[in-house]
Amino acid sequence: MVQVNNEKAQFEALFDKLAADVLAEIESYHLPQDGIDYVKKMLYATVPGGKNNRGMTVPSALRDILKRDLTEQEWFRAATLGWCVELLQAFFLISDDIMDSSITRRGNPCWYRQEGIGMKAINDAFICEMAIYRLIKKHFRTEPYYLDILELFHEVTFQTELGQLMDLITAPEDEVDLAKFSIKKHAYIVEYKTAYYSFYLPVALAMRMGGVTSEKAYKQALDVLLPLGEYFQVQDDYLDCYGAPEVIGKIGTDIQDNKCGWLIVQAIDRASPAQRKILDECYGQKDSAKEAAVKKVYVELDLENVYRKYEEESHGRISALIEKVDESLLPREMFVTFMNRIYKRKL
Ligand code: DMA
Ligand code: MG
Ligand code: MG
Ligand code: MG
Repeated sequence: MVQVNNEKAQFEALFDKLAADVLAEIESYHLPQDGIDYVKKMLYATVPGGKNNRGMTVPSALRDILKRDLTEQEWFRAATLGWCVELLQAFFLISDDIMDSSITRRGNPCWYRQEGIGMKAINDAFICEMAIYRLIKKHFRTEPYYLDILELFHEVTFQTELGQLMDLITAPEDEVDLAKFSIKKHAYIVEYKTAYYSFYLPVALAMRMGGVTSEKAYKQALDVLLPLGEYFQVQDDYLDCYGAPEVIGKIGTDIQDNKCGWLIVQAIDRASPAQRKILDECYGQKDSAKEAAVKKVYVELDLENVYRKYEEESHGRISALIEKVDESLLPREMFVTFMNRIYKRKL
């Protein structure tokens, strides 16, 4: 039986074994030693070191679904799928940081900005993605739910890519037009770029492992997890501006990148004509003085307080959704744990 109290340490330790699995597979392609060394360095630099919230949700949700402790074998399988979610996250983050011209990630320079890496990072992202399927094949090939989990990864990967597409084309570098931003547009972007892979995927994987086959149960999960994912990405948008870089491990880029984030959408909704003029002139420019002018308007509009109200409201709204969950389909506890893990997060 896996001790729940040191699960985080056990989860982190499992990475060594899974990285070794991936590297052993690569050896079968007769990859020269310098290639193997590179992949090892890349995997260790890009996959572990995050909060592992997504990955650790798989064993924790499976425990809630089965309503008992997991055997060693069950925990190992669930945690392996958890690391596959973290590999998917590495794939998205390596590319996201290039596309967003970000500077730091998890307290270090973004992978593409590390010495000797540059645009090789694009191919590294692809390798992280394929590592998922090497691991799933090795460990799940004979499971009855093998095809289901493959399809699940494919589906949410596509959804995330569509979300990233909308995030990027709504933020053209050369043409700032705040009229294109709206609460509705923002809601679409965050559902697709974040909620499916960060919230639905880990829970749906645990459901497949736990033998849940009712389509109604998956619909039920989506009904709670998509709003939860939206709330999480609003927090991310807020922290981009108001989080401490030494705590969140990254430097915000949304204002300079012309992103349709939650703060600007709220600001547009509340700005006076004079404030709107400043936003039109200063948003989306690679200029720190203009970025500061946008932040000043945010302060004038007291967006920190608007956000605090949004947090309270979301917690109440999502709690009510959880209350409505049909316990014959899924345990409410699973959703409560997930929500409490992110409520009022600072990183
Ligand atoms: C995150 O969007 C979405 C994906 C798919 C990585 P983001 O650019 O706001 O993330 P971050 O703030 O971590 O760069
Ligand atoms: Mg980004
Ligand atoms: Mg992005
Ligand atoms: Mg962000």
